[in-house]
Amino acid sequence: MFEAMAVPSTPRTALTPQWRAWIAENLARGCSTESLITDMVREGFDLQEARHAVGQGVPTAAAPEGTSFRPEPSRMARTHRIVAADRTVTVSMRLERPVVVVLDDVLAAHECDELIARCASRLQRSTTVDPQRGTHEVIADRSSDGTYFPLNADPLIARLDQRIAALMNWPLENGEGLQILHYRQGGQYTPHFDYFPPQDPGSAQAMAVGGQRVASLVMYLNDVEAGGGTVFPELNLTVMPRKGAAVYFEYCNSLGQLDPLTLHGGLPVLGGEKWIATKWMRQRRYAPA
Ligand code: PD2
Ligand code: ZN
Repeated sequence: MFEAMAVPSTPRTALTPQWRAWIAENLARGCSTESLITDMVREGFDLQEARHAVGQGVPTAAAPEGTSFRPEPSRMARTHRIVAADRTVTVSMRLERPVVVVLDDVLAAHECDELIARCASRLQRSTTVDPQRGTHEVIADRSSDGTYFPLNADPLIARLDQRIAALMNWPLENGEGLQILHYRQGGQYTPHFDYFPPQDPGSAQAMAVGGQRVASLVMYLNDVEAGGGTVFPELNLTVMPRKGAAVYFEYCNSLGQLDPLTLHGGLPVLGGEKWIATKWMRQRRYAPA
């Protein structure tokens, strides 16, 4: 059995993203659950809390092939308001299975405007991961232009990355860079999964760094005149875009099982234009070469 790495130096009253990451990394390294629980109790955790945290874990062990998705408690806080680093976010709707949460006030109006202004000159036609080859391809199903900001690219992006990680309750370094998308009138993103379907040969390459995606946060940067909602066809649910609001959804549990109920798309923009910012979180640290 392996000896656990040094414990995180963050405050330990709560199961912070740093603690979750520590549990995941040590389980992946082959440490026994007992050794992790012992370390956590020594660091001040209640025994039951430590057992639950290690048992529930974070994406680590693989579930047996073909087993169906086993729902787990949402990683996002269950309160009406969530203090996410520098901003208090309001929850306006929550669905338990799959976990879908609609949030207000994730971004201030001036932050939305600033993100849009910064992107105007750097947009490129959006791509998706080719299911066979894992390469990024332009496809008709995703008629938008986009760009992205590497983690902590500048003070504004660093502040938003921290806020989003706190809100999603997942380590900042597991996040892909913030992606900004612009849809013109008629633009849409047909229903898809944000996770990489395991049966697609290209998924292995997409997951080589950071593993599977576990959750998404789609933030709306403007009010759309007509159309442009984010639709969940399996749930008969459409979230209307409103400036500063967001929709959060989870689809990968601690066993690495994936929730097909999170199929979703961006409906055609029928009037005006639509701007969004998307954050995808991975199982592990995401550091592309
Ligand atoms: O634009 C949207 O509402 C939307 C819908 C589905 C965005 C994404 N997916 C995405 O960025 O993955
Ligand atoms: Zn999506």
